[in-house]
Amino acid sequence: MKQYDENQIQVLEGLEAVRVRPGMYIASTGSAGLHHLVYEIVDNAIDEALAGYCTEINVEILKGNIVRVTDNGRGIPTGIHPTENISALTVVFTKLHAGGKFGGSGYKVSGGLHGVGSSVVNALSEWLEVTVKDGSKVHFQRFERGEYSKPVETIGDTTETGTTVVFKADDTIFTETTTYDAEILLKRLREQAFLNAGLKIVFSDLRNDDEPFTEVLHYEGGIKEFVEHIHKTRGLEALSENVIYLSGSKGDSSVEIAMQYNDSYNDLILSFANNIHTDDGGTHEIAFKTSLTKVINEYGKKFGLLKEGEKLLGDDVREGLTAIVSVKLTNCEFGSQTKNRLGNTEIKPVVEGVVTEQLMNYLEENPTVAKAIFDKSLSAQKAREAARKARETARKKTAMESASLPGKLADCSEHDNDYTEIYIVEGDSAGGSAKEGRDRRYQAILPLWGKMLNVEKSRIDKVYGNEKLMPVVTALGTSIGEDFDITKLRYGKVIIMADADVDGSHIRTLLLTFFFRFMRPLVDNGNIYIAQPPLFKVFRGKEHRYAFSDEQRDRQIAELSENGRYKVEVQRYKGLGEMDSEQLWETTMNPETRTMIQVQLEDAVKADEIFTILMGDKVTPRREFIEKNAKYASNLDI
Ligand code: TSJ
Repeated sequence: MKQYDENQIQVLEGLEAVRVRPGMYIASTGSAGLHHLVYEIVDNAIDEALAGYCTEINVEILKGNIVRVTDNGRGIPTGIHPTENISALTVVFTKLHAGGKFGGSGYKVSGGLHGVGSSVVNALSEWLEVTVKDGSKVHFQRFERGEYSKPVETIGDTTETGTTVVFKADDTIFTETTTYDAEILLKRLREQAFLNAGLKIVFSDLRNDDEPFTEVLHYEGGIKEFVEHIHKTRGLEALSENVIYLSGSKGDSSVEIAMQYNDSYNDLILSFANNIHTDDGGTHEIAFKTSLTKVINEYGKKFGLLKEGEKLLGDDVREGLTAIVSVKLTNCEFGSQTKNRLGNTEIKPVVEGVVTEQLMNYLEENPTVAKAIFDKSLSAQKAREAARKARETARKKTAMESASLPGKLADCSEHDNDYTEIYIVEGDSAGGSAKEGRDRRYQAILPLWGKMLNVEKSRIDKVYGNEKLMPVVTALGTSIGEDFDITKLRYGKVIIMADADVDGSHIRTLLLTFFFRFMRPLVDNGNIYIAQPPLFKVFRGKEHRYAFSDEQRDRQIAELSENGRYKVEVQRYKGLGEMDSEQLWETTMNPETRTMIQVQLEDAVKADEIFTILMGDKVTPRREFIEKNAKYASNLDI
C-alpha cells in the first residue's frame, strides 16, 4: 500500500525530479555517474567513521552489477522523524537534501554531497534495499526506482550494529553502461582509506565465480602511506627515508600534510577538502605552496645556503615533490565555475601556520634531509637559469637565420587554424609519401629525425637544443614551458603519425610525454591527435578494403570473399613506408575518410602516473603496469 499523505507526494515529486534530470544530481549518466552512485553510498559510511562510530566498511560488487555496502556503525536511525512523521531511514532515502543532521549530534565536518546523496542513488536505482542493525533489532526497507510500498519493517533480533545498502543501478537511466570497473572503484576506495587513517575498507569484486577478487585497504599511516604508495607504484626513488608529516587545527578547521621528495623533475600535489579531491586546488593548496616556498627560502637564508639577494621560486622548491594536503572544515565552498576548487579563506592561516612552524622545525631537526631538499631546489634553480640561457640562444639563433622554420618542414599554404594541420611523421620514407600525398593547402608535414630525448628524465634546458624536439617546437610556433603561448599556434591540429609497431609506439609515447610536460595546454585544448594507419589491406581483384584491427580484417575477408566463395588476398602493412602516397592519403590523411584519435585528458593525475611509469627508468613498475594493462594495450596506444 502506498501512503499518499502530503509528505509522501512531496517526496515522490522530489525524487521524480532526479529521475527526469539526473544530470543535475550526479556527474553524468555515463560510466562516471554510475561509479558516483557507489561513492555517494560509501561516503555515508565514511562519515559515520569520521564521527568515530565505524571502523570497517565492506564494498562488494555482486553478479549482475549489484552493489552491496556494509558498515559497522550505529545504523541509520529508524525511529519516527520528528517533522516528517515517517521513519528517519525512509526520509534519508526518499527526501532530497536530507541527511547528516539527526538527533543533534550531526557530523562535525561534512562536505559536498555527503549524507544527501542516498536519495539520489535510490531514485536512480532499479531497486535498493536497506538493512539496519541497531544492537537489538534488524530493520529493513525496499525501494523500487525511489518508491516504497511498505514502511520500515522489523525483521529480526541482533546484538550487532551497522547499515547495509544493496542496490542495482537503473539501466533505463544509465543507458550507456551499468558495468562497474573494479579498477576505478578500487582507486577511489584506496584514496579514501589513505585519507582516513586506520579505517578498514574491504573491496570485493564477486562477479566472476572463477576469480573472486578481494583487497583490504587499511592504512594505519594514512596520508604518509599515500605518498609512499605513489612513489612505489610510479617507480620513483624517495630522497629521504621518511615522509614528512605536518598537522594542526584551529577552531573547526584542521589540516594534515604528508610530503616527500623524489628523484624526478615533476611535482604532484594532491589536495582534498573533507575527503573530496580538489582537482583544481584552491585556498588550501595555494597556502601550502606559498608557505613551502617561504620556509625553504628562510631556511636557506638562516643557514647561509643562499647568497644575499638569491631566491628560490615555487617551481624550484616543488621539483620532485609529492605532497598530500588534506583539510577538514565545516562549510566547504567550492568555486562556482570550477566545482573542484576550494574557496574557503579561513583555512589559509591554518595551513600557513602549520607549514611555517612545523616544517621549519622539521628541517632544523633533520639537517640531512634539509640539505637534500635544498640541493634539489638549488639544482632546479640552476636548470631554470640554464633554460633561460638556452632559450635566449635559441631566440638569437632563429633571429639570425632568415627562415626560422625548420628546414625539413613542408609547410601548408593556408594559415587558418580551423583547417590547418601538421603531421609529425617518423621516418624519411613515410615523410616523403606524406609530402606527396597531402593536401598542401591545409596539411603541413614535419618528418622527425635525430636523437631521441626522454623528456621524462630531462629538464626544459635539455629540450632547447635537442635536434629532434626543437623542430617540433619551432614548427608549432608556441614555444614551451612558461613561455608557451597558444595564440602563436600555427596549426589547428597536431597529428602524430607513426608506425603501428614497437618503434612507432615509442615515438608516440615520447611525443605525447613531451606535449604533456611542456605544451600541456595543447593536450587540454584537444589539439593533439594520433593518426591511425591501417594494419591490413584486403583485396579481391581490383576491389579493396582497409582494416584497422584483426577483427575488422576477418570481417572484411568474409565479406569480400562472400564467405569463402572467392579468393581474397591480405597484405599486412608493417609500416607507413610500405604505403605509397596515394594509399597514405586515402587511408590516413584524407579528412573525409581517415580515422584519428583525439588525445583527451580524462584524468590528469592518471596521465601523470602513466607517463612517469612508462618513461621513468624503473623496470618493475613499468612491467607491472604493462602486465596489468596488457588487455588494453592494443588500444591504449602507449
Ligand atoms: F553502509 C552504507 F555505506 F551503505 C551506508 C551507511 C549508507 C548510508 C546511506 C548510510 C550509512 C550510515 C549512516 N552508516 N551509519 C550511519 N549513521 C547514521 O545515519 C547516524 C546514526 C546515528 C546518529 C545519532 O545521532 O545517533 C546519527 C546518524 C547520522
